[in-house]
Amino acid sequence: MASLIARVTSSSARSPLTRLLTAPLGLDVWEVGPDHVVLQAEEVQADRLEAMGYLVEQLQMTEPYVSAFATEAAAAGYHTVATLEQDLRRLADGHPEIAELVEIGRSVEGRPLWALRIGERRGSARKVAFFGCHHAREWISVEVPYRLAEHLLDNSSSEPVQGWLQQGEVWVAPMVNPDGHEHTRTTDRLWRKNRRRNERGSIGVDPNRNYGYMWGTLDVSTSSHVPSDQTYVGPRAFSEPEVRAVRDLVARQLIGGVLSYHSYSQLVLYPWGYTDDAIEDEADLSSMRGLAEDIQDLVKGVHGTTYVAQQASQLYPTAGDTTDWTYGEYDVPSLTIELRPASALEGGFILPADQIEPCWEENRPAALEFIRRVLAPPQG
Ligand code: 0X9
Ligand code: ZN
Repeated sequence: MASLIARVTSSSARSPLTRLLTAPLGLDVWEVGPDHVVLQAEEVQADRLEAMGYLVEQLQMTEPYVSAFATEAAAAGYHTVATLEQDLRRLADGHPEIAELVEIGRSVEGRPLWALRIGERRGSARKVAFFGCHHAREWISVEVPYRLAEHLLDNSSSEPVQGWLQQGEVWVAPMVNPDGHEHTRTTDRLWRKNRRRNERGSIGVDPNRNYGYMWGTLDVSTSSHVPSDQTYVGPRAFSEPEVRAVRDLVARQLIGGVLSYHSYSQLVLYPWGYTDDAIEDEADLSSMRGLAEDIQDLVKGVHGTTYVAQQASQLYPTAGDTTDWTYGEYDVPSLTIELRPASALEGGFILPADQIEPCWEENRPAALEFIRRVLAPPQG
């Protein structure tokens, strides 16, 4: 079956774009703008959207898109499951007094899930966590947290990092979904989910729909109960070992703030994702929105790149994502950053390797600010 990447707009009030996102159509939504959606769909699905009254403009067939962007040169700069483990081990071995490589769980296929604990004292009171690669195809989301870990260790004897690491701990897990990542490298570059064998033959649960806050409360394209869909929520909350590993780390360590990296679209998303309602607590809302807006400014200050701060549900509705759970369950600062690029035309999920470094550079001050805020001693 041939699939394509399409830009969909609304041609009539009868078929508004919001309906496209709030109906259970099983679409793989890549990008949402004020008046368009970019998605990947089978040709029959695209025909169906046209029949429903949408304008469907083919940007490219999926296969030539992948061949054009997913070159060997494009892959060369990125970690694989194996090289990430080597590099994390090297970082830990090079800084034994301050860093420790911890296996926080195992994936569906039995791969270790690695987190680097960075800090002078095990069991410090203040802890912050960074996660990458819930979604297999979002390779840049491995590289930013990995480089953050490297940066913290390289700068562990100078301020402000030294002070932070004396008082607190930074946990970095750059690849939460190694099975999916391996699958994108060997078989299907656009694979998103984990590699769970579902009942009735389909494969994969979306790890970013499997967390236990408001889990399963939506049934839409972007948060689906159909096992073969890209955003399948799973049979129950925390059914997936990758997600349980994150849950157990956050719960056991009493993590005080969580930043989860994804791609693409250049956004800084704060809760809620499951509802259009704003966070009810005024103080929480203004601190979370304020932090997202500060991050937007910090990113822009580096290379002038625009990342837009917004409530997650404004992108599209999802139930059971990581940061709804960490905020909903633990009331801690929780953000999702969608990294480069801005659009499918710039590669979408297949970001050219020469973009890794500038993407990290523009995210460095933001990540450090997140650490500073979470680890800062309480006022008053
Ligand atoms: O769909 C997701 O899980 C995230 N986007 S991605 O393209 N990386 O898959 C966004 C999660 C943020 N939550 C909401 N948009 N509700
Ligand atoms: Zn993602």
